[in-house]
Amino acid sequence: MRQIIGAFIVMASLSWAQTPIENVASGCALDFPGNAYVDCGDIPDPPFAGTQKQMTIEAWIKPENYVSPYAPIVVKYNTSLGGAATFFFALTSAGNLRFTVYTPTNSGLPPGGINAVTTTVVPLNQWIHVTGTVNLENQQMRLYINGIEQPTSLNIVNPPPSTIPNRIDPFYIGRVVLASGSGVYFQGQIDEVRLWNYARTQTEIRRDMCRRLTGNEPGLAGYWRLDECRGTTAFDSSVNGNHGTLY
Ligand SMILES: [Ca+2]
Ligand SMILES: [Ca+2]
Repeated sequence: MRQIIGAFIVMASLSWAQTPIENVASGCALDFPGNAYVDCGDIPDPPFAGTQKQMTIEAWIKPENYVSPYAPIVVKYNTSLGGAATFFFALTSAGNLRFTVYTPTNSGLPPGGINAVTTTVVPLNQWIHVTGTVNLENQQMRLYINGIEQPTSLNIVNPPPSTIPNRIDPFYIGRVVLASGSGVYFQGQIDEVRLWNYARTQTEIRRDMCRRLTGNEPGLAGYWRLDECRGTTAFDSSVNGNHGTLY
């Protein structure tokens, strides 16, 4: 967390930033300096109750750098916690969009999973809407950039998950923790994070990506508007109320 600038030592931290209204119809976003994140805890509700076969994760992002080995957008993944990993939604070091859902195990690293990576690249320094959907009934993953489905390479490592796992890992915005315990962080801005307990269609994604939700839409499992503009809480406006803490 500590950066030395000149003679001063400052604690770089997550801060609130103004977003252009035309992008997300919302007033603030979070500015990730490269070592900060939001922790929403181990969300107990579907799609993370171990019963769901589908989910959707979406966000507006403005990446300022590609990060090696990847820039985490939203994950439920902390493999320093006994190998726990649920899902991973990130940019690769080359800027491709990646979505992975892991196979649940009791210990050790996840042995299997389903993983899709776009062959297209998310550009830097622009507000871009990104979505990942998964349907484990037919092992299908779809990735969307600005509401348009992208060509992907799909990789299934056996055994693939039969349901979205119920693990002990925390739901993070902007951070992933590797088995070694070291964190990797998003660099740039993130806004309007939405979690659904079903695989949304391109029509649904395009209809809602530029407008504010009420919070009680059917299947909406988490909704972090990131409009607080101050303080250290990121409120979940969905019925589940899994509020996040800024670190
Ligand atoms: Ca859990
Ligand atoms: Ca916002």
